[in-house]
Amino acid sequence: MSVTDLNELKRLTGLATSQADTLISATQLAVSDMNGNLLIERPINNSLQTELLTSDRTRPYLVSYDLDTNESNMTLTVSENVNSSSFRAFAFTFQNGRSVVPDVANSYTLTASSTLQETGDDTVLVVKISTDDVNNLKKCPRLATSANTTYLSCSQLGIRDMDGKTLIPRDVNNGLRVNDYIQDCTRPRLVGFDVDMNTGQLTLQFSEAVNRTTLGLDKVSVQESASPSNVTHQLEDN
Ligand SMILES: [Ca+2]
Ligand SMILES: [Ca+2]
Repeated sequence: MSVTDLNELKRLTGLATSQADTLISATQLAVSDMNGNLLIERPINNSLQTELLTSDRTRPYLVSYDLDTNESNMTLTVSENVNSSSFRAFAFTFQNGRSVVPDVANSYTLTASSTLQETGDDTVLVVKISTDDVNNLKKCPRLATSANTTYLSCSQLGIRDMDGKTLIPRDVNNGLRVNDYIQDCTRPRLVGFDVDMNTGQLTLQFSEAVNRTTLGLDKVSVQESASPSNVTHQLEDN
């Protein structure tokens, strides 16, 4: 059987799990003898039960993955069809090298807020990385900034195959390098702000984590209304 056929048999959970649910049928065109006589067909209502079913004992493993920091998603490719409802984002840790001593500067573990974008049982899983996880990842200046700083480790809790077998883990000494890395090219947006006229505190809110050291308050003005002719005050640099 092809890998595609094997995966489809695994995906169909009520099929080929035991001798009782594994039967075969065939049309007369399936094969012929050495003299060209066609097979006697075996219709569905006279299908043949297997004599031996060796059940799936293979654990799934992570084959490759892509990270898109612009669209905030990660695409995982696993070795066989897996049960999408068993996915656990918190089992996956980004790290900035194949082997690291994990700390807040060089690794980040996803949280349960990141979820699967599509929920079919498949060998390819698209993970929507949550806004919190994306921003926390971006706050690590040496992590997941390019393909060279993007490696992934995982625990066995990450996903299970259709038979419930757990993922083969990859520990922090054996991180998997990203296959395709897509850089964030979306400009941040100013989405809100608060002013405290007692303390002088100005709080700016952006659409994503921004680099604090690049802030230039002298490029910011406070104004009376949206009309350019009204009273306005340009701030001093901080
Ligand atoms: Ca398996
Ligand atoms: Ca951005």
